[in-house]
Amino acid sequence: MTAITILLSAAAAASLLTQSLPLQAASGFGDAARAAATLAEPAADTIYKVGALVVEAPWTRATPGGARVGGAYLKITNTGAESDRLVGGSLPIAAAVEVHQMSITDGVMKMRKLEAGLEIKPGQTVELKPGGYHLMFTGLRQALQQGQSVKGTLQFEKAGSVEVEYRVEPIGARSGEGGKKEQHVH
Ligand SMILES: [Cu+2]
Repeated sequence: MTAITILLSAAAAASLLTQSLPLQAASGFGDAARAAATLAEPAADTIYKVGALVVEAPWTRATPGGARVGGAYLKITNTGAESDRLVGGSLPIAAAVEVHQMSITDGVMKMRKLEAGLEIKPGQTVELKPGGYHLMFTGLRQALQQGQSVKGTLQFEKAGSVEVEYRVEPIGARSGEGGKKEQHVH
């Protein structure tokens, strides 16, 4: 638990550092970038429900040319009385969607696949975010492009499968909320 807490605050700090990115991108690329940011906006507030589970704001990162893997992030709340587990999912442009955990061991960041999935206890909200739990797209057959959305599914042990749409944030984004916050500025 301690390791996770540290990781989450590191991710939060990093997200503060990168919050100005969408703004710079918008001023650099003019109206097209602003239009793309506006189009991508609703996804940040998107909520998906399956059984007693609520999935919020899935997002992923643009992949640099040739990258075969990508991380994806979202928030899951269990409103039910029974525990459930996120065990994986699917993405048409990827070979597999795995549930991973990032952790720091002796100062080295490592990630591992959670073979048994990620448990979401009754009443609990679990956030998948950079530096912690995440979904890993492996064997990507095409690049994820900023401003686009990609559709896929999430697979839960008990609740079953649900379709979600990931908003594609800039390369290096630490948070899926960057565009959302920027939106409130004007
Ligand atoms: Cu991973």
